[in-house]
Amino acid sequence: MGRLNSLIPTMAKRALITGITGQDGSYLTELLIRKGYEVHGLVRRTSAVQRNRLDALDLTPAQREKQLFLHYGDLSESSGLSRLAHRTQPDEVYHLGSQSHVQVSFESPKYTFEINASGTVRLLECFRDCNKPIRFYHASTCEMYGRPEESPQNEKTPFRPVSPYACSKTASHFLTACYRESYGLFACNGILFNHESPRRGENFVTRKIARGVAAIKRGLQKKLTLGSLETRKDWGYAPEYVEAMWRMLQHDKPDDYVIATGEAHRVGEFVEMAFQIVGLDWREFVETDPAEVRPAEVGALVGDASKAERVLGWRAQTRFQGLVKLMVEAELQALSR
Ligand code: NAP
Ligand code: F7E
Repeated sequence: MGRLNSLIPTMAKRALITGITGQDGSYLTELLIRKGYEVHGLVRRTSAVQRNRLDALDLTPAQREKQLFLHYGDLSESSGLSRLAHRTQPDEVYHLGSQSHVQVSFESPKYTFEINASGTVRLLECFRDCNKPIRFYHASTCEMYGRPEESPQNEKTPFRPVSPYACSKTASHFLTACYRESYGLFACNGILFNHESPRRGENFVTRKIARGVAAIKRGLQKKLTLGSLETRKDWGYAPEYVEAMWRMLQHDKPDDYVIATGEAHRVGEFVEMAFQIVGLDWREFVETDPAEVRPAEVGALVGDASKAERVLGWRAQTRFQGLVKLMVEAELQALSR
């Protein structure tokens, strides 16, 4: 675990990450620290001191001690964000913090908007009149396309959001572009399609399936209960996607980029393949529950990342089958431990 609010030594590049305790924040921290950055992360106060993803980061004790610094704060509070910006003086800001669960956003729409949209303005305001030429990354999402009129979706495809989460992210996407156009801030939106990993939150479908399959295989669980198996998603591998975030901020010009694999698969295909990997027939174990079905589902989302490939030299490497396999194997290993 890094130090909290302690002395900040002078080093090469300095990054500030909101959402550092999340899936992407953890991979990005490893990437930036390997590149020699000093990394500062915003963390919320929680009743448990343990932060699983940060505690398990693949870092040496020296890297933890000298390159990772954690600061308490919350996207709901401007004054703390402003103090943090002032104290850390980052070169690059990666704004990943959000209420990121689409289903939850239907239950808590106002909270979702408050953290995601208003939280982004609060953070942008901290850097609006900053003397230092900082670079700002905002975590946009394919959910903004909602039920799109064209397929695949690229940077020019109109947004038609259908959830409170997607609406909040559409607002923060345009706010980020607004600070770029109006104040000359070097600000980029990464329109990322779904990306997964063994560090994915347990209530997102890929991790839920991988965990369920491993537990069923080991005889610890009998059934796996899911919602719609028909939705199609463009699923990539999270460590590759955080590399794209970094590349956006290293380019000469700030811009918006779609990051995706270009392949879409049904949730049902993920289920079938995950059970196949452990030699079981999914039909014997999967049941569906209408409570898991959302008031509105997005259409078939599949991304065209050709601009990112052309301009940033970024391309997704891990494909669907490889992703399912690595996630199921990680859960089996975790159970063995
Ligand atoms: P995640 O695992 O859910 O992590 C979200 C992070 O935001 C956590 O660190 C969380 O802190 C933090 N956070 C939540 N509310 C906060 C608040 N009020 N103040 C400060 N921090 C707060 O999300 P992820 O999968 O890493 O995704 C990273 C970002 O990309 C998110 O903005 C998400 O909406 C967006 N995105 C994700 C995907 C994807 O497929 N993963 C695709 C497109 C866009 P706690 O640990 O304290 O909860
Ligand atoms: O759902 C269906 C569900 O919750 C994927 C976030 O990172 O990616 C993520 O949002 C699909 C949906 O991810 C269950 O209806 C079926 O169609 O894993 P998910 P998401 O909603 O796509 C986007 C790009 C983001 O930006 C978000 O931050 O799977 N589904 N059964 C289920 N989903 C869940 N969670 N649980 C089920 O039991």
